[in-house]
Amino acid sequence: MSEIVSYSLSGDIAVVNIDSPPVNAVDQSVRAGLKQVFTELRGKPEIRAIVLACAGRTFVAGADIKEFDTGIAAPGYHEVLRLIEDSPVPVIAAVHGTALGAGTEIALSCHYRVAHEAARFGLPELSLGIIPGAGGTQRLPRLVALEVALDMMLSGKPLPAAKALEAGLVDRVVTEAVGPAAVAFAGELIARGAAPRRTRGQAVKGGEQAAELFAAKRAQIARTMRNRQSPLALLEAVQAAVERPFDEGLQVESALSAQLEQATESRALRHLFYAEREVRKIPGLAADVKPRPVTRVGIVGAGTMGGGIAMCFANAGVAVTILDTSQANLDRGLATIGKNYERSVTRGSLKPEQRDQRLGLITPTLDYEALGSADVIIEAVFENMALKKQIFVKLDAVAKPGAILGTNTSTLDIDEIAAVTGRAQDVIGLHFFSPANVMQLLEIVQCGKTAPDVVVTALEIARQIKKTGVVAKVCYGFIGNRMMDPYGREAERCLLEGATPAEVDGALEDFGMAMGILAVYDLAGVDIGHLTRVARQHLLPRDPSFYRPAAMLNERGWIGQKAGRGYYRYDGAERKRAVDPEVVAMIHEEGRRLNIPQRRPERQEIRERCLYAMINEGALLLEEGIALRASDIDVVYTAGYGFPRYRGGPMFYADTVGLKVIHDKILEFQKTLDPQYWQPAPLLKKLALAGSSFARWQAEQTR
Ligand code: 3H9
Repeated sequence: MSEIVSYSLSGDIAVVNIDSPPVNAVDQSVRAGLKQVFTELRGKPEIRAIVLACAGRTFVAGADIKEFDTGIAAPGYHEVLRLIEDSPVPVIAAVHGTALGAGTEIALSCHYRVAHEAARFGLPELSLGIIPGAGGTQRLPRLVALEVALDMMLSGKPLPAAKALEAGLVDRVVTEAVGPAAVAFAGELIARGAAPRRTRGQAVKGGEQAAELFAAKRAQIARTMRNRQSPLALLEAVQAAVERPFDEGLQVESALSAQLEQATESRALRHLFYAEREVRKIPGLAADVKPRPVTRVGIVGAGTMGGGIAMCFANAGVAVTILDTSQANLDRGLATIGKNYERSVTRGSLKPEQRDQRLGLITPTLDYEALGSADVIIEAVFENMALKKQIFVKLDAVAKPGAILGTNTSTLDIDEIAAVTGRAQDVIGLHFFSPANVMQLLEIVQCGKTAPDVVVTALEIARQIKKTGVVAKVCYGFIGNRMMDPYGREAERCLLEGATPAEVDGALEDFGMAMGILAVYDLAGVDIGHLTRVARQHLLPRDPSFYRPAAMLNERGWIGQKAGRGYYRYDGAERKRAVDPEVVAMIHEEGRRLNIPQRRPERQEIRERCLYAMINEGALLLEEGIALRASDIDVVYTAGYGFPRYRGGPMFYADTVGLKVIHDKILEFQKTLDPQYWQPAPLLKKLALAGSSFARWQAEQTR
């Protein structure tokens, strides 16, 4: 018996145990172990039932994702799962934790399923750009209604045990330890002489409505999963389950899986899976650096940002004191928080008692002294250096020794802010994204003097409030906003050359950005970026066309959705964005006035200019050490800036295009466009000429 898969006997019941920490992911050794044990048990006629359970915190959480890079070694999934399903005696899966992907598929190949009440079953393969490839597309619709099966696989959302019971996926839900409960269940099966109940032998449930269902799902995919290949492949595989015998369906699933595993979509999504875990590892930090304890948090500023940040902590059960300069501001801030929670209660995602408990954790104050007991204080006032410095002087006076002082600035020099305190080692940037209680990203900005344990605490805070923390160093805009600058610059310049806002945003949205950049400016407020540029005017290019459309909109008070117009008009109750001919004409006229050639760039050019400018800036960030890894930039952009996950983030995308292609295009733009903006970053040039990639460069750096 292998150490990873073993069995013990409980009378005439064999209890097979998978023990492959941390999450019992299935790799070759687990498959080989299962094959060996189930083959051995076949030769034991005294065994009358088999329980399949897992050690540690969870049932199998999926196929080992690393194996998709190397190829799946024998024995394959189908062989092993068929062996389990073919067992002559009943096999009962005992599920605790999260059965995900191949975990759920293993449970489906068992004859019965007993689940702990906190267990969940999910098939999240689409989030990795693949489909359930161990028979899931064929077996699931044989156990639960076709619609439920499709929803589970398309959404990737795990089904809680109680729902799984209702749906027919689970036979019994228990509150006690699931292993012994499954043994008891097996005993009952033996007592009543129950035979194996093979999933593959059952008919698909709800197949009569298949045609309408598939049509509806196809429409849903076209709407919400644009440019994706795996959701359509999923439908094809499930359609085969409906229309063909099990074994043929399985072949369809296999063929589609093999194609998808090699495709860019899956490689991109797998890249992000690793990248999102890699961000927690900070090179050069000693392994024994421990986070500081965080049980009380202070927030300065009860505006949209401060309120959203307060909610993040209250949601995680952490007490928050929130300070503002007037009672009216505090009242307004708390009312907004209350409204946000109320909306969740109405939607049914929050219980009234949870709302009360969370609101109870938020204490308003006008007095800086009240922040004295906080372990972390986060300043979240508007973007103004003088104001932030004043606040940090006050925080330095009241904060207890060792308290972490965070600033939610999105662009400012945090070293300068830290310098007004007597404790620069405790100062760090904690850049949340609006709405802070919703957005996934937390950019953690390490200043010149920030102590290592403060960085570790910030990463721990991100984990605590369920965000993805990415560490950056200080520069204008850090990772995210610094790369936005050239991206937006090109979008604006394309407008002056005769493209319309709808064409620019359309090009970016077709690529897969959640929202075009101009629509984003309208949402965030065109004034925000404009004011930052005014404050940094002495550092910006002396180019009258630089962000000129934004300046013109500002001059007219057309600052976006909050004004009812910006790059677009937002009329009516729905405030849907609509073309504004006046704005289009105004910008085009300005382009002509500035003698900008009216080339009216096409979609592809718009996309290349915006994205390649962004990627080039990313290469500079890597060289300057502002971003620790190319993959960190990808996490920032997919978690915080609406970059399509299925393209892996800007740097991964660059590798898929080829750095040489991008480099050559930049040189072409140098000739045809304004040359001051089109200098290939030295790193990009070096890698392009060497035929290398950001991924290879990153691997070499960490070797
Ligand atoms: C699949 O099953 C395909 C099938 O249809 C078969 C096709 C033929 N593989 O997230 P955590 C590692 S597709 C490899 O920090 P948590 C992870 O890298 C798969 N490694 O913990 C990390 O390592 P490290 C479908 C994995 O408690 C450590 O485990 N399954 C895998 O926050 C801890 O992970 C999924 O998509 C894996 N499958 O969350 C599930 N899973 O410490 C993906 C985890 O070195 N996994 N690791 O950084 C998850 O969603 C979460 O990890 C889970 C635990 C909820 C399980």
